[in-house]
Amino acid sequence: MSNIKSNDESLETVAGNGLLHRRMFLTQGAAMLGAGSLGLLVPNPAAAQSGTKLPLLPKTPGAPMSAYGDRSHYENDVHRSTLSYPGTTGSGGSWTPLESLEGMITPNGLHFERHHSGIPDINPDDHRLLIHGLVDRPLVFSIDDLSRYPMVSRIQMIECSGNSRIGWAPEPAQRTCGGLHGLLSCSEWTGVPLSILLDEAGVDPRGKWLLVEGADSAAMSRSVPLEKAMDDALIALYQNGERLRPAQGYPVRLFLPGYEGNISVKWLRRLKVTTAPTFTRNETAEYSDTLPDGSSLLFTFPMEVKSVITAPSPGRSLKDKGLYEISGMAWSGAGKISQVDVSVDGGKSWGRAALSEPVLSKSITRFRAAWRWDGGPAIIMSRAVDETGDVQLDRTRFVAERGSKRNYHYNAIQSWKIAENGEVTNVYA
Ligand SMILES: Nc1nc2c(c(=O)[nH]1)N[C@H]1C(S)=C(S)[C@@H](COP(=O)(O)O)O[C@H]1N2
Ligand SMILES: [Mo]
Repeated sequence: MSNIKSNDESLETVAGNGLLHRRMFLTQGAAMLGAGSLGLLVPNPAAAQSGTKLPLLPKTPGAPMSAYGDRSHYENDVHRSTLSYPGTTGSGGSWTPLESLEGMITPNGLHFERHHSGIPDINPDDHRLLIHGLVDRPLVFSIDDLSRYPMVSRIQMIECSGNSRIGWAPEPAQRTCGGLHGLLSCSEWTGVPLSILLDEAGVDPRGKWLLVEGADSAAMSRSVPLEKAMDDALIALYQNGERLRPAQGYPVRLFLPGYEGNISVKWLRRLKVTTAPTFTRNETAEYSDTLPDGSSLLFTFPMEVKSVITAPSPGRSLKDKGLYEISGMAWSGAGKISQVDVSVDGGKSWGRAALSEPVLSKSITRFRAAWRWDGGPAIIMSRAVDETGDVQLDRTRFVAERGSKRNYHYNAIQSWKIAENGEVTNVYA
């Protein structure tokens, strides 16, 4: 977030408490971000004067080349927060530090992780993927075999259905944005469309579902509707241009765009075509939604529309009053984001945010809004709408409608409180 300086009082406000028009971030208005009509927009630059001194040039050569690059050591504080369930190693999760990222892509080293029994060490030469069950020709693929099929690439997000579940808690948890909502990441995934492999095996007309199974010691298993498998399911081999990371399912994972993360089975070893869902332990004891009357909803696959402001956010406080860029992420498992509105007065009034290109289906969309903070207390929030017209609810209404016994699919509006000293906290508004 940049602290923007301006003397121009004519900036058009679009909602209460100083929210400015999104044209500041649209292409045709980009000139306004220059020194022109707004005055200085760069974060607090000092005026250059004759005699201004730059840091001295080094007198010796820099570090040599390396075989595999790493980020600057000055960035080492940017890391995932990890949690292993008590008494286990490798069963738990790690959260992407959303508040430290910009744009839409999650770097591979910061992709969130969720493992039911740790990360297996799989030699790609030994790994096999079996397609069997109600098919004309059961087939077994090596990683080499898979690599010879035509591949596609898509930039898409994956979100654990347990993401943000702490939002059901009676009091707002004080964590970073990533600590609250970071079971969410977005990558360019490359692999073979599953439909190609299923067509090659020849699906029996009685086949309506797939059992999919991972090669970890948890043997994570889920049931996938055949319709989804034939639509946009990917047998993913690459993540942001390189082979999958072990934590993301090396050497091969299933990727089901827009569906709850759990069903994108990692370390994929088996796909069995069946007439009906298998009702595995992972989809009955877990990953089902408890209704107010205690009964359970099964197979609630799509992740609904959601958004969060990453800057400002807890730990990224404001300094002086003045102009700021509000920046955040919006996503939906149902398609593209069509609109994000931002409020800086606790939801009393809203203004449209600018969406950064590219806006892709089932991906993360970056949104931006300009705000003149007057230094008083404020509650800021974002509300996303997707192309199906689905919109986020405020938390009170969300909890009233969904009940409070659920653990999955929390997608209510997130509110941050800005105190007079600029500190940001999680609040229920
Ligand atoms: N084989 C296997 N696949 C798995 C899991 C697992 O524990 N084992 N965890 C699932 C869950 S709950 C989620 S949210 C996603 C997480 O994917 P990631 O670790 O690549 O972020 O993987 C899913 N696939
Ligand atoms: Mo998950």
